[in-house]
Amino acid sequence: MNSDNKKALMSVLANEKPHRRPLWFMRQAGRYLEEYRNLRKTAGSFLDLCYNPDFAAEVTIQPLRRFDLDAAILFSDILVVPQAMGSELGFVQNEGPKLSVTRSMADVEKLELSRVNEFLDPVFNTIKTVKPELDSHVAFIGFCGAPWTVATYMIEGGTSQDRFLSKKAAFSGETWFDVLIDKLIIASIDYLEAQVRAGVEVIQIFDSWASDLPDLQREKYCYKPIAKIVAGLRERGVQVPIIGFAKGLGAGQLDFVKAIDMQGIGVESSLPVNWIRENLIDKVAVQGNLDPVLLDIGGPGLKENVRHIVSNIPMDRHIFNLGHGVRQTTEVDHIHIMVDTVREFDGS
Ligand code: 1CP
Repeated sequence: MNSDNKKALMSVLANEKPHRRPLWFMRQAGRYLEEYRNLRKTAGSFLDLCYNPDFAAEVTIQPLRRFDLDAAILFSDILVVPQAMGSELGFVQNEGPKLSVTRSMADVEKLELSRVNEFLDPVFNTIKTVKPELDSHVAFIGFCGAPWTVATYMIEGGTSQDRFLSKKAAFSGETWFDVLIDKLIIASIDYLEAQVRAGVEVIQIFDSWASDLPDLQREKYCYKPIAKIVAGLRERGVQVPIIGFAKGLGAGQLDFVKAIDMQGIGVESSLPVNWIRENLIDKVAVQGNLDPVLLDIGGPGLKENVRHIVSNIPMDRHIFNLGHGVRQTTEVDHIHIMVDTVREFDGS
């Protein structure tokens, strides 16, 4: 490790040559780590962990003690934003998030924008606690959920198999749905601006359910809301690089890149690396896209797939990552194998 390593991620996002391929992975802090599970028990609930700046800072740093990574990602959740607007939020063991439902104009009108950053002050304190603890080589990533993805949780009241009610509201052009999206755009700009002021150096916007939207709806509910968040941040003088992760768009990733001025995009595991090289890397830095199942099961397929990715995407346009978050059952040894294989290939 050396003090130039942080430059790797920033260089790739600035379209400059890095001295090594930057590497981090989504959900790198979490339940696959024993030290996370222990601290989670001490904290009580998942939200107690998120809102205690000392605990959340510790969890943010935990994976960096084990692995030679180039970035830390703030430990929090995309659903703290609706909670900050007044939705009730809880996480039920083995069931995931539960939110009070938002399904009408009256529900949307109740959501308050004025209290968002005050409510989320502990998150900014987490950022301030983490920052001086990070080695000089590690970049610090902040994040929020994209309006479509966050709205699906608010409308369904939690995780849903098919997000039918959300699609119904969007596809039939409900006015309350458009107002909800607009409120989420404003809340996201306020929240991300404050994260940057507190110390994050890169932003990632997670649109995990972007693939729910057919071609004609993508423009309105995926690209435009994210573009407005990016534009809103730039208007307020926020300069940090932005990575958009609109999972599952396939060939639509090209439209996503053309629609929004982002420095990086995260791509799902099903996107062929040859297609990525031929279509995307001349336009934007690409982050991804190892299948988290390959990382979970290990074996020869792990190294083979890591090598397939790194040998096809040049390191000056690539941030090595997964196509989605690390699975809870993943063995720590497999992560060492992934990291070592990337480093060996690049000779770094
Ligand atoms: O029980 C536990 O300990 C909670 C598990 C957990 C964790 C570790 C949840 C609940 N959220 C998180 C942290 C988290 N979530 C981070 C932290 C930083 C990191 O290490 O990456 C981030 C960036 C998120 C983002 C997030 N939360 C997304 C977008 C990314 C993705 O995974 O698609 C989504 C959709 C959520 C909602 C969420 N939070 C947690 C659960 C179980 C869910 C639902 C997921 C689903 O519906 O499938």
